[in-house]
Order: sequence, then C-alpha cells, then structure tokens
Amino acid sequence: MFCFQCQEAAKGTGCTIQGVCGKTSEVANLQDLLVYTLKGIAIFARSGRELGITDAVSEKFIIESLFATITNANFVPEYFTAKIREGLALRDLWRSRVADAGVMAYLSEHDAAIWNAVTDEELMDKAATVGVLATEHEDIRSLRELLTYGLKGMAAYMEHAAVLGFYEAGAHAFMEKGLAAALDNNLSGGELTALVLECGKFGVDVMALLDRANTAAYGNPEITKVNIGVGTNPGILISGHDLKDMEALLKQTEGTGVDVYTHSEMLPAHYYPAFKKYSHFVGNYGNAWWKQNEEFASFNGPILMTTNCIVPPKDSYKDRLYTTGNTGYPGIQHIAAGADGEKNFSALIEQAKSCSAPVEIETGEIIGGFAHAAVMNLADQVVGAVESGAIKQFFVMAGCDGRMKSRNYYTDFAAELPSDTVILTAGCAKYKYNKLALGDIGGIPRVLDAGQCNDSYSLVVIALKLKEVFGLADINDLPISYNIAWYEQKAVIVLLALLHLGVKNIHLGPTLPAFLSPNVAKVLVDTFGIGGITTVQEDMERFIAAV
Ligand code: FSO
Ligand code: SF4
Repeated sequence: MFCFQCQEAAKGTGCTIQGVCGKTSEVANLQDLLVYTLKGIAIFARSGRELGITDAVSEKFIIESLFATITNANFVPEYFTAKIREGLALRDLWRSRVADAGVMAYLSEHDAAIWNAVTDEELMDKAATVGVLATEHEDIRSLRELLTYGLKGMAAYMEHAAVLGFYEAGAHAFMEKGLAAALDNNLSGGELTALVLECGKFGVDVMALLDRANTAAYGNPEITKVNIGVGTNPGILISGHDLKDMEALLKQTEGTGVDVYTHSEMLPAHYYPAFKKYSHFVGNYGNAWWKQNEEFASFNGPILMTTNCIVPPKDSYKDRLYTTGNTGYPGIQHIAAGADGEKNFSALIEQAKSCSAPVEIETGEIIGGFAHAAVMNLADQVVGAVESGAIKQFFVMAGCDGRMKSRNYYTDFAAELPSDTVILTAGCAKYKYNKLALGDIGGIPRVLDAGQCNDSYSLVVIALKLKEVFGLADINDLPISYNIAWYEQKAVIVLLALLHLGVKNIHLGPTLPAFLSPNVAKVLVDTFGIGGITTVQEDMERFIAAV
C-alpha cells in the first residue's frame, strides 16, 4: 500500500504498512483499485455524455464509491471488492453504449478501460499495481492526486445533496472529466493544474447545492445554544454529516423514551429549525471525531456513524456501534436503506432501552448557527462593529480537528487572539476553541460557528456580502485572515473552492499535504500565497500586520 491522502500520512510522507487511520494494506489497495475502476467508467461516461447519454445509476455509483474511499469512512474489504465488480460491469455497459453510438471514446485503449479480473486473488494482484506510485513523475502524481482528492470531497457533498433530492448535472460531468483526466498521460502539468482549479469552481457549486438542499429540507440554521450536558434517559449518539439520517433517527425515536445526542460534525443539526421541535433531541456529547474512543465508551448507548470519521472501535462499545450509508467497519452492524429508500433504526432504539444514560463529561452550553442567513440578519450590527473599530479583524479558522498534538496550536492561537477579533468557523476544527470563554463584542460572540465543513460555503457568502457592503473590489481587501486546519479530502475541496473564489494567503496546517510535491507546492505559494503555520506568536504578528 501507499496512501498519503490525509494529514496524518505516516512520517509526513505516506502510510506504507498500515494506515495511521487503521486502514489495512488490503483495504488501501482495494480503494486504489476502486478509484481506478471509476476512472475506467469515466472514460466512457464522459464520451456518452457528449453524445447526450447520461445514467443516474452510474452517477450515483461514482459519488458513493468515491465517498467510501475518504479517510475513515469504510474499512470493509468485501465492500470494496463488491463495488469493484459492480464498477467493471458498469464500465463494460458504458463501453457498449458508446460503441453502439458508433464512437470510439478517447482513452478507450487505456488499461483502465479494458482490464478485468475474476477471482479475489486476481483483484488483489491488480490492486497492488494501480496505486498512487504507479505515476512515476512526482509533479504529475501530485497533481493527479490533488485532483482526485478534490473530487472525493466533492463526491461527499454531492451525495448529501442527492439524498435530499438535489442534483447538478454540471458537477457530475466534471466528476467524469476529472476522473478520466487523472489517468491521461497526454496532459501536461499546466493542463492538470487548470483542472485542479476548475475543480474548485465545482466545489463552490456543490457546497451551494448542499446548502440549498439542507435549508430547503430543514430551514435556515438559527443562532442556537446547545446543551453539552446529559439527561437521565438512555440515549443514541449520532455522528457524521448526513442530515437525512438525523431526521429519520429523530422521527423514529420520538416517544420511545430514548434521547438523541450529536457527536462531532453532527453538532450543527441543532441549529436547524426542523430538528428543534423534538424535545428528546437533548444536546451534543463530547468533541471532535478523534476523541470517540473515550467518548463512545462513556456515552453508554448505541452510536450511529452516518459518514466518515470512524476510529477503529474499542471492545467497550463495539457492540453498540452501527454504521450506515457508505461507511463500514468489519464486524460492526450496518443499517442499509430498504427498498423504499428508508432506514430502520429500531435495532438501535431497542438496544438503547437496555442501556444506562450517558455519563456526564461536561456541562453548560455552546452557541452556534451563524450560517449566512443568520449572519445576514445581524449584518447591521456586524458592519457597525467593523466601522466603529470594535471588530478589527476576522479569522477564518474552519476545517478539521485531529489527534496530532501539534493541533493544540489552534487552541493557543484562538486564546491569544486580541479581544477585538472574531473567529469564523465551520467543520470540526471548532472543537479546538469552541469551549473557551472568548466572550463577545457588543453581543456578537467571538466564535461564530456556521456549521459543518461544507458550511464553509456560508463563510464565503458572508465574506462576499461584507465585500459588497464595504464597496471593495477584491475579497482580499477585507480584514479577514485565513488560518485553516485540514485533515481529510473534504478539506481539500473546501480549499480548492476558496482558491477559485480568489482568496489569497491562506495558511494551512498543522502540516502541508504530503501529496503536494515541492514544485506543486511552489505553484500554490507563488500564485495564491498559500503558506503553512509556524508559531502562534509569529503567525499572529504576520496576520495582524497584513490588514
Ligand atoms: Fe471533521 Fe471528519 Fe467535516 Fe472532515 S468530522 S474531519 S473535514 O470528516 O468532514 O469536519
Ligand atoms: Fe495514512 Fe491517511 Fe491514508 Fe489512512 S488515509 S492510510 S492515515 S494517509
């Protein structure tokens, strides 16, 4: 195996024996082969689309499969072998469709378009040959992977929008174009770079699409105080990003005597009006994904993982853990949707009834729900505070949290920011500072949480609105600095989206991606002013001097 797609890549270069995330070498190789299979499908699907042929099954297959290869999403080898076989059949169906139309698809002679395997052993042999290192040129490899990881992040957001009935053909078309391009030996570094940047455009589009999907289904997030203590009933803990699963679980638990709590990235569910009506939706338990080993143990009740960020489970709660959607872990019960598309969570509800209430690990409240509509309602107050000098600078500190000690930088950075600054956040990065007593500025909290990582879109909408109000020509003229933490591939698409919108001088930490070769990193530094982080003191001085 060789994997370097996340921030925890071993030794800062890549995992080679087993993933730091717990992924086995077998699963890593199978994920590579699934991505390769998708690229083979894309060769024909792209041609088909040019001929006016599209296929919703194929589009769905591509986004679900990519989503399953995101860090910490799915650890089940059989899931991947089944998907690869399904993918090969789909690729061959596409080949005949395109051939029937009398067209020879570009790259149709590429190995990805023609390889086949029958036995599991043949699949594993093939898998070992199609990974990241199969591309020898370091910069081309870097650009291909950067593009592929951007597409993985995009796929995750498209999947969340799709389950709520929201779809955008252009994003699927780009997905096919990008996947096929990632194996095209005729593309130059410049052409691949252009595709990476184009991926950012679609990142903006799919985050906007998901925003429309979430707000159409559940209303605009409202400013909300969320309880972080516990009640006396047994509970079910729900994590991940899928709001449709959230809704189904709330409906099915209503009146059962079982309470519902959020973990990590599901915290923002509390901000949506549609979920506020459930009195058994008690609060948020714990912190970011990487603390789940301890927090799931003390929660006492069943836990539902709706999307990525599964940590290999401990025996203490293994029998209370469930996965759904594209997630999976060997030996862990999986709740699949029925033929009608609905999910039945009765197994969790029954198990919860025999569990003790959660152990209280903290008490109090945290505040959030500062997505674009809520902030627009406060626009006069925010603009007034900027004009009077009460707010001097905003810091976008969105992104991910993680287990590396070096991430304490973000807690220290937030704590040491001057009192006339405001943090804009989204994603699980917030857990590094959302429980610090940072106070408010004339009633505006100093940490404004827009929601999940995809709600970084809201931060962009807010920035564009401020640019308009202040009559500025460039988004970079605003007193906003970007100190972003990343972990997995959804953060890659958020970053590419920000670059597409012209945001410059983003600092990315705690380390720069291992998949950026020195030359590709240099392009990002020279063109966009991207940089890493140093010490809190040094970075603070640089950020403050820049506005
Ligand atoms: Fe965090 Fe995990 Fe949302 Fe990521 S929970 S790390 S960026 O999945 O997607 O923010
Ligand atoms: Fe390593 Fe991250 Fe890949 Fe897991 S996802 S194998 S931790 S680089």
